[in-house]
Amino acid sequence: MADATDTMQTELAAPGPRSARQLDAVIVGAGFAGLYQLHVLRDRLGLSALVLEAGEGIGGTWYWNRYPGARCDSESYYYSYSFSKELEQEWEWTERYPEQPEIMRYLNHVADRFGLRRDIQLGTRVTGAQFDAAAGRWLVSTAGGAQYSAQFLITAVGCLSTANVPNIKGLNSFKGRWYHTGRWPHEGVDFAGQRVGLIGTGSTGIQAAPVIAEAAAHLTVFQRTANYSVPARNGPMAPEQQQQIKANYADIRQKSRMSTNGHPFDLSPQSALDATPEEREALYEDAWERGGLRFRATFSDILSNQAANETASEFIRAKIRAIVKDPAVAERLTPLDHPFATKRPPIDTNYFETFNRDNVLLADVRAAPIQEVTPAGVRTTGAEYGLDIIVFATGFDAMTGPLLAMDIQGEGGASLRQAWSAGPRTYLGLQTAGFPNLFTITGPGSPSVLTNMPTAIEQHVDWIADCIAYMRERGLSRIEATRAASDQWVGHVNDAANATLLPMASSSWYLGANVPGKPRVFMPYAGGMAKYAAICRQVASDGYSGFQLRR
Ligand code: N01
Repeated sequence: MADATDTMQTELAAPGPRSARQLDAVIVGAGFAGLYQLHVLRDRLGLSALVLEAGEGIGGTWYWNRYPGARCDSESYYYSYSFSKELEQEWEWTERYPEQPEIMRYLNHVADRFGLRRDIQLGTRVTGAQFDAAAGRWLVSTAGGAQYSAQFLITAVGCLSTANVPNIKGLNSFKGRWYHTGRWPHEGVDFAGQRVGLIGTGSTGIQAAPVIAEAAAHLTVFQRTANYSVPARNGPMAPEQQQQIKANYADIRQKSRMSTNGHPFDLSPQSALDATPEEREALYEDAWERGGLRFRATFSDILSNQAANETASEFIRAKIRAIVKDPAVAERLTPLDHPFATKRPPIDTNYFETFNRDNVLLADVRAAPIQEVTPAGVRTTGAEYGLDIIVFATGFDAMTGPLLAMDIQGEGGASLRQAWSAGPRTYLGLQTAGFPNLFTITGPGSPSVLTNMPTAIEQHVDWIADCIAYMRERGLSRIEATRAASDQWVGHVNDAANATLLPMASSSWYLGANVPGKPRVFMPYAGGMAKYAAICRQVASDGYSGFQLRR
């Protein structure tokens, strides 16, 4: 793994605050978003900018998520930056979907190629940020006691970076080892001869289960909610395909930006209800064979019409029943309580097939909930499962978690936690009223997690950079979303979600429902990438309407 941490600065623990280093911009996070934001601010705009990164290497979500089977479910050729034609042409993806180590190699290559490392400080966790209204600057504090003063604070902390480990009684008493997939040890975990319990069947659990089952003596999958999944159909990237992609990159990128989900494929214009049952079956079968998230695009109304959705949901349920040999296990694996794709749809390699293995057991913890972790394993209301290793694939405190963890205080000392106590309230997902000069890349209220992330990230980074350039050209020093514009945007975000079936998955992390006590608010913007980007462009060309700009 090419972290090359040795070439970067790492924060030294210091006993108390030092004098603050003065910068134009502090960027928090060195994943896809932070790297590109640094490049744009420093190399296009000429600003002094510094990235502060908690990890000991760059990569953001991919630095932390090294669990077995970790692989992106966007396809490699478009899960990548579009800002450099040279980069597009020189980088060779080896597989249809990039595996975690390959994404790390790519991001490290980007950091080297654009000379980013010298302005990235690793091992530096931001613990606080206060806006000094008189100076018009942010004072950013880190766990090591360092302080930075910057005109702009830009968060590039990712949407899925605060691990959610459920508070299960007795976990401390467990005699074996336990891990969360989002904090996976860099040295890996040896499963050979071990009895493993995997808790969670979201995208992560569904990717990890087949790989762990191959390596371990025994795997118990603890499933609370049965999930839909479509085969990924991963494979090597053929040289001819690579060439064809490189010759057509401009069109591919344009298509991604003009799409609903930031992927370079069209949503079918046809309603599932207008097709005959035979046509429908044939189209779903094609999509199943082709594999991947594109399955969602088979018909125009899978995410907007419940009857249309039911045709897709039922197709997948029939597949599960056909793949899984034991009918009782198949029934427990069949999702019935939410429509397909209203939770983020996983894609898999042999997930349902894994339950045909002799060394794999499905524990239905909806029927018999987990009561406690004991020294020997996990006890549910139905049985005790002896385990050597527990893997929590239990997701994240999504979208707001990493932002609220930083103790951000805006104008007059008001905290972001207070401002978002009833759920996140942003304007365009980019700013929050009362927090001048704070930009949140892929923040709540933007398309973010409903899209191919690099598409959403590049759109935000470019918009923020254009906004800062606009301010500098006009001698403006301060920008802040107005409350009226934020209120209107929050209303629009709700309307956009309610125009889809997405809110029907009541336990979804899109709604914050996976974290006890978190307000239930649909967080990402469901109006689509193209529409969102057009709104952002319009706001900018109207002189940043909905924002207050000051000298
Ligand atoms: O997390 P999740 P994830 N007891 O929240 C269960 C992205 N991602 O890490 O549904 C028992 O989706 C929970 O059950 P339930 C992608 O956007 C991308 O899998 O709440 N079970 C659920 O089954 C994805 O959506 C890639 O009833 C408990 C699971 O844990 C997002 O990350 C790969 C429990 C959590 O599922 C999050 O996915 C992987 C408890 N106490 C992930 N608490 C790519 O390839 C939770 N669960 C890009």
